[in-house]
Amino acid sequence: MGRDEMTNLQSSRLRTTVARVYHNVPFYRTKMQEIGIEPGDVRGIEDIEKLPFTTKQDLRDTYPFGLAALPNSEFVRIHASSGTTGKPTAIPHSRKDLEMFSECVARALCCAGVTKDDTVQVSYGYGLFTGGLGAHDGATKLGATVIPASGGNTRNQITLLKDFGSTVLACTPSYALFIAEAVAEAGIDPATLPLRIGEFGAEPWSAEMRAKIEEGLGIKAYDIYGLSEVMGPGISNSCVVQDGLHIAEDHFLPEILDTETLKPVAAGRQGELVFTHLTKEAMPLLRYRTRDISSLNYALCDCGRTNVRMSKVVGRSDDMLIIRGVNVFPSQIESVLLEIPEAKPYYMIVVDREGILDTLEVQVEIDERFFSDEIARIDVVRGKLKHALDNALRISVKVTLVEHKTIQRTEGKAKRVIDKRKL
Ligand code: DLL
Repeated sequence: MGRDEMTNLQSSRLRTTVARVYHNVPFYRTKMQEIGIEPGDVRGIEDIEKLPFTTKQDLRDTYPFGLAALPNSEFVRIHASSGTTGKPTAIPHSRKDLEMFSECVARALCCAGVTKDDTVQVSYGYGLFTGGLGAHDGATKLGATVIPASGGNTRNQITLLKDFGSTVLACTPSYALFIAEAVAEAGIDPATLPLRIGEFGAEPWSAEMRAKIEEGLGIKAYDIYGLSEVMGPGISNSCVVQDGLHIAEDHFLPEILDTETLKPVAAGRQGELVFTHLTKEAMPLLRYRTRDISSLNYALCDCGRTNVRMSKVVGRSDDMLIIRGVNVFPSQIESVLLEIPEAKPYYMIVVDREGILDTLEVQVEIDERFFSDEIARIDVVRGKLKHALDNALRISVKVTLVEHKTIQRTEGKAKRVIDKRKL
């Protein structure tokens, strides 16, 4: 679809959505009245800035279904967010919403080259988390064979990969890494597995991590993005060009805003990703602030898709660490570590405060081939890592080398930061 045609479609869907929430959701009617706008003031997507924002806190304040635009009897499924703090958020879906969800995931899989001839092992958790059921319904819609493995029981995951001949693995990148490690430990040559594609998402991961997983499993790894409040996986997906993730922008209108001013950033610049629903029925959200940091690229992609691409998410604005005034994203640390052959992709970031000074410690596992009893050799490796991290982050980092399997493996989203300053 050409840009003009897409803009017209988005504008028409935006008008419908704004009218629906104004008439059906008291929260939005009040907010719009406070700002002094009516549905007729939004003529197209160029008027998006007139509309109010929605935050996770708004969903919590109206928990569970205060923002719904349909009666509960129209809900056919409810998901909930996996928030680590505070009350969860509940996200109802109508039948049409679930059709849209599976359509978007099917498109996302297709973007990565998955076809109906593939066998998709869904190793995201099934349940309130949208990863399992979302990937499951999308792969079913595509006509692929689905193996609903869910997360966990890693040895059995490998049995399924072998016995059922899975060609696609869908799970978090950290779990993919764990599976790759288990494949190696089982003495299996990844080249002997039929696996060819990975659909990994639900947490930030670096390009260097992608390379490690591709090597460990003998596959091409793709990035699938989404969040429960807006839908789940499949809001965007990387394509064979591997330069950004194509957004299903006929359903989700994206904006990138300056995190301080909440005004649009210059084209191509990084900022907070904000989505407005264009077709959602049960709980359409206006300008939902994801807190994810990304950028948008409207240039045409070599894969032929015309929809806008978002860059890989570098992190969340609320995961950004401010160490002695310097902004640090865990993904930056990951990129540096994985470029050094002695380091393994398992690390933990520990932030603390000594007196008035913040300290940043990176604990990292060292490849067994390099682990040595000779203190001098270990010191060389530590020095190399410290030098690279200090340079990249522009602050002094303490590097602690730890033995193989010291850092906990995960079957879902990895936890890589311990910030003791808040305790
Ligand atoms: O993680 C949905 C999902 C499931 C996406 C499976 C992809 C695959 P939530 O649990 O609500 O939903 O978490 C959403 O996870 O705001 C991002 O911070 C992060 N996230 C999701 N996908 C990616 C990705 C699911 N590909 C939050 N890259 C989002 C980086 C991601 N971060």
